[in-house]
Amino acid sequence: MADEVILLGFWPSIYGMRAKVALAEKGVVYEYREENLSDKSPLLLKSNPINKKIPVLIHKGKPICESVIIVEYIDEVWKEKSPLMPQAPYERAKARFWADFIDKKVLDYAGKIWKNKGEAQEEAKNGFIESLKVLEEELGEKLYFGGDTFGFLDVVMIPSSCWFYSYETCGNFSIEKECPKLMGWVKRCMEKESVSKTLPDPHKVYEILGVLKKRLGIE
Ligand code: GS8
Repeated sequence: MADEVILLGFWPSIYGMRAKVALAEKGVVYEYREENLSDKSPLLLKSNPINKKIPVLIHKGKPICESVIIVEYIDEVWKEKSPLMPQAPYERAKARFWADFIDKKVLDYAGKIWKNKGEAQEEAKNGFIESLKVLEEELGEKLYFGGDTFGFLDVVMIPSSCWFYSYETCGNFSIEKECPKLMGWVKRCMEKESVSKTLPDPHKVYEILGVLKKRLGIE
């Protein structure tokens, strides 16, 4: 199968969901293989020997690692349908800047909300809210981060929304109250099939969080 596309993932992973949403936007037919991260498959270890992490996209036998790189790759290979990256170099550079901000700030704080308690959790929560407000400001009055159509930065950010319920429950706060415009954007993205059919139920994510916490020895 010369044009074979395989995605190695783990269903609650925000990073894996990025690849799934991008593939859905492009209408790419692919084989999804769920990984057991406590017992990684030989294919995962062979395809991502450096980080040993999902997601990995395997296209025509060649592995592509790191979710943001995967999304850009998908956009470049299947460029006819639903372009995700903006056209202008400056807009592309800005989109990459914000993707980096999401990974280094938003998701870093988010992880610390459920991995910590007490003061450390409070600090993470405040950092998370602050970074979401910065993103909300960047969104401004636009429908999507890139303007009128769903694009690259939306693909990068939207998967985290199915974890919002978990962050709110662990940290005891309301994202809707803090960032109503950003929540409007979440609802808009959820109207897209590529998103609504990909993102798991937030309550299921919260359930698996208990299992992940035990595995990490947090609870
Ligand atoms: C992060 C992937 C990642 O953390 C990306 O693709 O954007 N920067 C990378 N993957 C996790 C699962 S989601 O939390 C993973 O595969 N972990 C396995 C491990 O650390 O052993």
